[in-house]
Amino acid sequence: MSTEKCFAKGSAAPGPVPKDRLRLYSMRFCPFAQRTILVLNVKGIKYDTVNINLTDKPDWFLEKNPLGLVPTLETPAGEVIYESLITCDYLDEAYPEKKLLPAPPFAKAQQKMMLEHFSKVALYIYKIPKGRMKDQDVSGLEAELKEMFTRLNEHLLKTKTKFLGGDAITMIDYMLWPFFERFEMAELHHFLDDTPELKKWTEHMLEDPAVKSILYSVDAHRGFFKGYAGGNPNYDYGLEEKTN
Ligand SMILES: N[C@@H](CCC(=O)N[C@@H](CS)C(=O)NCC(=O)O)C(=O)O
Repeated sequence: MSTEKCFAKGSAAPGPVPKDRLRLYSMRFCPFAQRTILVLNVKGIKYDTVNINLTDKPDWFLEKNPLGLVPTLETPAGEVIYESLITCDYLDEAYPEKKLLPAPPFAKAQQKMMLEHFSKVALYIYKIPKGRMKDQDVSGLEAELKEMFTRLNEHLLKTKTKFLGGDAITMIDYMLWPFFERFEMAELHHFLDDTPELKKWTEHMLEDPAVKSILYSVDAHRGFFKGYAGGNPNYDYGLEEKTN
C-alpha cells in the first residue's frame, strides 16, 4: 500500500489482495498485530499493510472481521484469518520453510500452555500506567506482574536456555515479546532487575533481526499511549511529518 495512514469509516475499501502477497489489517501500535508482523518478517513472506482506525472502523473491515479486531490477514483468494495467535499458527503451517513452533506434539503443547499462563502480561502494560495516571492503587497489579516475571525467570533458570523454548528463538518468544517492548513506556522495566534471567532474555530478544527491524522508540510508544489513555488515540502518531 502507498500509505501507512489509517483507513476510517467512509473510506474506500482497498482493492483486492494482489496475487503475490498477503494483506495484513493492522494498527501501527498494536502489540497483537506486532506478533503477526514478526512472524511474517521472520519467514520473509510478502505482504502489504492496511492500517485501520479502530475507533471509527470502516464497514468493509467489519465485513471481513466481525470482531473488528486487528491483526486480520487476508489471502489473494479472499480467505480471512484473525486473532493474533491463530494468524501466527496459520502462517507457520502455510509457510513451513522456517518453522517457529516445534514439531513434536508435546513441545508444541508446552509452548501453548506457556502462552496461556503468560498472555495476561498484555493487561499490565496498559492497566498499570493508566491506573497510575488516575492516582489509583495499582499495587495489586504490580504484585501480579512481579509474580509472573518470577515464574518466567524460574522457567529460564530451569531450562538454562537463551530463549523460552530452547537456545533458538521460537514462536513463544515472538508471542510474548511485543508486551515486553512496552515495559519501558509503562515504567515497569525496573521490575526486571529482580529477575536477571528474564532480563537477559530481553537482551537476547533485542539482538534478533526481526525484533530490531520493527522496534518503536520508547518516545513513540509514550506519544501514542498518551492519546490512547486519554481516550483520543492518534493511530497516525509520528506520521505527521512523514510523506508517504
Ligand atoms: N485477542 C485479539 C486481541 C487483538 C486486539 O485487542 N487488538 C486491538 C488493537 S491492539 C483492537 O483491534 N482493538 C479494536 C477494538 O477493541 O475494537 C488477538 O490476539 O488478536
